Amino acid sequence: MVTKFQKRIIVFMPTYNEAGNMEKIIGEILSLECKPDVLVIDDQSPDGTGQIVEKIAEHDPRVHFVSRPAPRGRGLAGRDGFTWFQNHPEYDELVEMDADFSHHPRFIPGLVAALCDSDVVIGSRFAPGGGETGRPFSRQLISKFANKYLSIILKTSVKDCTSGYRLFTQKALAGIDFSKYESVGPTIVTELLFDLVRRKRKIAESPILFEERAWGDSKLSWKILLRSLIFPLKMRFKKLLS
Ligand SMILES: Nc1nc2c(ncn2[C@@H]2O[C@H](COP(=O)(O)OP(=O)(O)O)[C@@H](O)[C@H]2O)c(=O)[nH]1
Ligand SMILES: [Mg+2]
Repeated sequence: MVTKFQKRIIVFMPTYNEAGNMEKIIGEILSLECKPDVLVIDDQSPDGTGQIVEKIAEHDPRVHFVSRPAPRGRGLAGRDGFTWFQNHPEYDELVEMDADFSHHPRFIPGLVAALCDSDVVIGSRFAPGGGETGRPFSRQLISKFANKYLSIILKTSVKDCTSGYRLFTQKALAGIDFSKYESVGPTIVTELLFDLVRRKRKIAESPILFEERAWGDSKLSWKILLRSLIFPLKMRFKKLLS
């Protein structure tokens, strides 16, 4: 039961081939004390992720399920999730996270508590107390380098610019037209961060321990990684030219 004064939180997960994670992760989110609801936006995963979540949603009004038509994309699903939140003002805050336990639900209360007077809280590997485990040293090094580079390009003091584990208030996303965004894939993370910095939203960071995914495969490839590094440069030049 959500009390009258408790904030209403929606936890949003974009999914593609996460069948083995869904029951457990949704269960853990629903059992948190801050009583969040869940929104899953799936791109017709061939492994049946959609059917699993649809079944849960049929029996539990706290779980919302959206199946997207083609074309698929992490960024396209992200844009739909943020727009869904804008169209549901009964929710005060949205938490976006991966559905693979690399973003563990146990950190959600920390994100909520860290909000204070900010508009956004980033679940951060590089905030004091944060970290990552289970990934090869080379991948960790790339993350560190990418984040230093992005903080310079995006002109922000945010330490974890590539984290897709974030909390937003309605105010944070107010006035943003996601249909004008360019990202089809994971560059949505930096495209939105760039926009929030430009709009002078207050951004806090809360430590998380990033763990290697529990089940299934990452959709991140070298090609996507390279695109993620070039994309912010393109945004910066576009801004300069306008
Ligand atoms: N709806 C949707 N979700 C996606 C797509 N690609 C990845 N995801 C989800 O986005 C989240 C992040 O993707 P993941 O493969 O974990 O990337 P990584 O964390 O960078 O390795 C996960 O919950 C994925 O299931 C997609 O094309 N469509
Ligand atoms: Mg992941």
